[in-house]
Amino acid sequence: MDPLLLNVIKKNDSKQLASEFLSGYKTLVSEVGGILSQVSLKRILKGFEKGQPKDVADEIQRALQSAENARQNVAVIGQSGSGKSSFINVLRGIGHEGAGSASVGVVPTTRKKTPYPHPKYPNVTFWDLPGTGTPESLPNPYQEVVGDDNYDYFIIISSSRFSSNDAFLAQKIQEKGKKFYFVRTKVDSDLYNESKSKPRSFNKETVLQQIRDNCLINLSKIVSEPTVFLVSNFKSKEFDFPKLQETLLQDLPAEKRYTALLLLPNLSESFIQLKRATIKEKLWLTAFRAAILAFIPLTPFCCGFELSEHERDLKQYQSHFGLDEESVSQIAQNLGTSEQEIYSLMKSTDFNSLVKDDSIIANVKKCAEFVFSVTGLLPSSVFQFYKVYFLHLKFIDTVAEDAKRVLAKIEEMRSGRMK
Ligand SMILES: Nc1nc2c(ncn2[C@@H]2O[C@H](COP(=O)(O)OP(=O)(O)O)[C@@H](O)[C@H]2O)c(=O)[nH]1
Ligand SMILES: [Mg+2]
Repeated sequence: MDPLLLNVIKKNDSKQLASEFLSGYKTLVSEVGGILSQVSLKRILKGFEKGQPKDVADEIQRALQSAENARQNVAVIGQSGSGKSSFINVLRGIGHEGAGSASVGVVPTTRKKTPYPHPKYPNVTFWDLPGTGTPESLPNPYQEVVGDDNYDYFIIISSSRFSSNDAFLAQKIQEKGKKFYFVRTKVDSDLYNESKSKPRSFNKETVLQQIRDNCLINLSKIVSEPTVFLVSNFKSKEFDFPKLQETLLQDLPAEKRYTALLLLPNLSESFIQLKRATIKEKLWLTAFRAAILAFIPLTPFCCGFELSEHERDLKQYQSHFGLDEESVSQIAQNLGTSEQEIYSLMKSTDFNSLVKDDSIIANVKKCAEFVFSVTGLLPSSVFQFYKVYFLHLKFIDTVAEDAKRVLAKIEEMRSGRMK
């Protein structure tokens, strides 16, 4: 059991709880950066210092709600044909031909700036911005595109040698004081072409380095520490796509991190770990809040144990990790295999055995004994609280492990096909 949650129960003095909260929270979020903003953290600590646990609980509640409802607008901009729509489809975790996908084509297919809300998290919208350099593009695309202040950040997409158009966009976004990420797409076809044209001297790493250097040299004239991400929208688990996702997350303000993390696809094991850590952070904050409330006299503390509610929560975790029914069906379809084969890799489908897991019962017992030894009481609500907390930890870990096994299967089948 988390020592901090136990200390709340022991009703340690507020000052001590404040410093324990801060150090406990910092350790908890060291991987991703956390979902509490600096302002929220300060208010929480102040609540402790003033001996007002209700203020602490209210602030946690407010922060959790704003993390869940955070809005985000991501602008994807670049020349027509550079792979913007394909890139958006990867970030939204849907196939290029899936329902609601951004249409992809060899002839310009997006003539107006088009919003693509995420199918599962509609607060987050990717904007496919009109390609420049085609007759269909807007008369003044830069004004139309860069002039909008609502974007959280920009992604400049380029698929060939660094162009004056790329430089112009980077310059304009920089002048607006907005953040941009430079993404060089289609590196799979660069590698293929080079391997065909120079079969004897071809070296994959050298070609990638040349592409990277070409972009970096040009970008360094515009920004002081440029970064370039080399990606393939067809092979998103390779090259820099996973690193790009992690960078986007770490750069986001804390309160926007939670939703962003949930919606981005599982491109790597380390990304699944980040998801697991953040979902656990939310559970921990929820539990911490409940623990505080449980010990404020006269505060109603309800924590029932409705199996159907927990089954619904388990499904929600599966959805967060991209393992809901629709996603599993899509994965099976993409791999040309049966849904059954994907489900056979997942242990989280067996709700009943998770609920009866021995480790949960053992943990609950340990905590119950501790609470009784300290307070001489064990209200049933506190007992239920522990049951829920450990059950949900088990759910999160099980679904995260499922996601890793499914990811490994996808990679195994893809590499088998390429041989
Ligand atoms: N080889 C390769 N082709 C890509 C990649 N991204 C997009 N394409 C192809 O490039 C063409 C234009 O892509 P699209 O996403 O419609 O570009 P947009 O006009 O910028 O939205 C389509 O035929 C895509 O299939 C990539 O990373 N690698
Ligand atoms: Mg397009």
